[in-house]
Amino acid sequence: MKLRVVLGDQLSRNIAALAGLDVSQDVVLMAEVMGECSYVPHHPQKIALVLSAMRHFAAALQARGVHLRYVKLDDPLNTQTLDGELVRAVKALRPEAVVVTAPGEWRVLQAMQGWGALTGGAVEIREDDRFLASQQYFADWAEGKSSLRMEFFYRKMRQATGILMDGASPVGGNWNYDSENRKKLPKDVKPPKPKRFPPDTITREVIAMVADKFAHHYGDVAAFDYPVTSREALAGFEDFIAHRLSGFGDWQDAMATGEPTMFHSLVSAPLNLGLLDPLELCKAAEAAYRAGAAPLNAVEGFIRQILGWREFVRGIYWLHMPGYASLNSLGASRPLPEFYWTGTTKMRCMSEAIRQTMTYAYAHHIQRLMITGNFALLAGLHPDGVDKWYLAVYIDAYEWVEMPNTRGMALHADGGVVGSKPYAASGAYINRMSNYCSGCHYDVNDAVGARGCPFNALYWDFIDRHAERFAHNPRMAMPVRTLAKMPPDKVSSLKARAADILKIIEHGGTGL
Ligand code: FAD
Ligand code: DLZ
Ligand code: SF4
Repeated sequence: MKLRVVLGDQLSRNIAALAGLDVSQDVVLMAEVMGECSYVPHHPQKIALVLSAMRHFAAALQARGVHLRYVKLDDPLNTQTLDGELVRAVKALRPEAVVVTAPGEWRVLQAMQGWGALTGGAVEIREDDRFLASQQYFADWAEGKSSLRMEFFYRKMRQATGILMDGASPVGGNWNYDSENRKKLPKDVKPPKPKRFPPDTITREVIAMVADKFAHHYGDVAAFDYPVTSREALAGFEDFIAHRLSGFGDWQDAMATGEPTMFHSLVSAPLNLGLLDPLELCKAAEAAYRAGAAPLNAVEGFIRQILGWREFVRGIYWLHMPGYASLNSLGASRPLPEFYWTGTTKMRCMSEAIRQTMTYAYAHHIQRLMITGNFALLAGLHPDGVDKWYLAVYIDAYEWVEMPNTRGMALHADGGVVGSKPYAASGAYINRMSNYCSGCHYDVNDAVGARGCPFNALYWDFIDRHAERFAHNPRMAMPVRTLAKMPPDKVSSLKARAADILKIIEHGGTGL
C-alpha cells in the first residue's frame, strides 16, 4: 500500500502523485493545516478557496472509489502541520512508501526532503509535470546566457508547442503585439462582469469556518464566489472567451475606478490550484482567434501571459532559489506602510487597488505592477515586507509565481534577472492609463506642492538615488539625462517634497 499525498495547490486529476494509483489498496492523504493557512496572513478568501477546492477534489476522488484520509482543519487530532499529518498517517497506515508531487514553494520542498528521515520510510518526490516547461528544460535554455529575457523564452515555447504558429512562423508575422495593448478605457465602454459562482453547501461550511478562525487576517470572506472545481473554473474561462477575450488586448494595461477585473480572465487562482490546464487555455484562445471570434492582439497577449510569463517566472524561481529570496539590489529598506493593509490613503489609485484587493483578493496585473508595486519601488520599501504582502493578499499567490513578479518585476530587487529595467513611473503614466487621478486628493500635474502627486516627487527622487546605476542602463538613461538637465532649484524642491513623503512612510504612512 502506498500513501499518496496531495497538497492544496495540487488539485489536478492527473497530478503526478496519483499516477499508477492502486484504487484497491492505496490511500490518498489530504490535510487542512494551520501551518499552511497562516505562514503568511493569507486573505480569508484565499484560504476559503484552497480548503473548499480541496474538499471538492476529495469528494470527487471518493466518488471514484479512492480510499481517502482527509483531515479537516477543526479535527481535534490535527497536528496542524503537513509534517505532523504525514507522520500521523504513516504511523496509522504503515505504507510501504509515500508518494508526493514536488511543491510550488522552496520551503515546502525543504520540508519534503526531510520526510524520509521523519517517517523512517521511502518517500518518492515526483516532478510536477503540470507546466509546459520542466525545470530542466528551462535550465537548459538558460545555460550559458548572460541575461534571460522572457520574449526569447516565449518564442521558444511558441515553437515547441506550435501554439499560434503557421508552420515555422508566428501567426500574423509578429511574435508580439504588445504595442497594440496599451489603450485607455473609453468612457462609453463598460467591461462585462465575470461569471460568479454562488457557494454550495461545502463552500458555505468552509466560509463559516474561515470567518471564525481568520477574522484577524486582511480582507473579508463574506463575498466569496469564486469557482472551486474544474468544471466551474472551465465555465468561468469559457465566459472570459465569450465576453472579455476580444477586449483583453486593447485594454490589457488600462485601469478604471470601480472596475476591478476589466477584460482580464481571472484564471490565475484555479490555474495555480491545478483546476485548469495551461495548454488547454492557450489552445482555446487560439481557437477563438482562428474562428474569427477574437482579434490577434488579444489572443497573442493572453497566450503570452500563460505560455510566456507564467512559465518564465517559474523557471526563474527554481533556477535562483534559495538565493533569490534575499536579493535586494537597490538596497531598499523602508517598512511597508500601514495603508497597504487598510486602503486608508488619499492616493486614489492606491486606495482603489488596495480596497478592491481587500474585497476580492484580486487586482489585475497593471494594478499590482504599476500602482502598488510601482509605489513600493519608488518609495524604497524593503522587498521582504512587500513580498509578504503580495503572498498574503492575492487569491492566486504561491511563492513560485509571486516572488519573481514582486522582487523581480516590480521591485527590481534581483538587479535585472526578470526585467531589463525597473517599471518605475510617475503619476503621468497612471493618469494616461486610468481615470483615477480625476477623483484624487492629489494633483497629478504637480510634483512639489503639498498636494502634488506623491508618485511624481518619488519618481524623480528614485531616479536621482540610483542615477549612477541607471545611467548605464540603455532603457533608463533617458530619465537620468532629463534629471541632469533640470534646473537645480527644481531638483531641490522635488527632493524636499520626496523627503517629506518618505519621512511619513518611515513613520507608518498615516496621512499620506
Ligand atoms: P490575466 O491578465 O487574464 O492573464 C492570464 C494569465 O496569465 C493569468 O491568470 C496568469 O496565470 C498568467 N500571467 C499573467 N501575467 C503573469 C505574470 N507576470 N506572471 C505569471 N503569470 C502571469 N500571478 C499569480 O498567479 N500569482 C501571484 O502571486 C502573482 N503575484 C504578482 C505580483 C506582482 C507584483 C505582479 C506585478 C504580478 C503578479 N502576478 C501573480 C501576475 C499577474 O498579475 C496575475 O497572474 C494576474 O493579475 C492574474 O489575473 P488574471 O488571471 O485575470 O490574469
Ligand atoms: C495555500 C494553502 C492553504 C491556505 N492551506 C493548505 C492546507 O491546509 N493544506 C495544504 O495541503 N495546502 C494548503 N495550501 C497550499 C500550500 O501552501 C502549497 O501547497 C504550498 O505553499 C506549496 O505551493
Ligand atoms: Fe495616484 Fe497621483 Fe493620480 Fe492621485 S494623482 S490617483 S496619487 S497618480
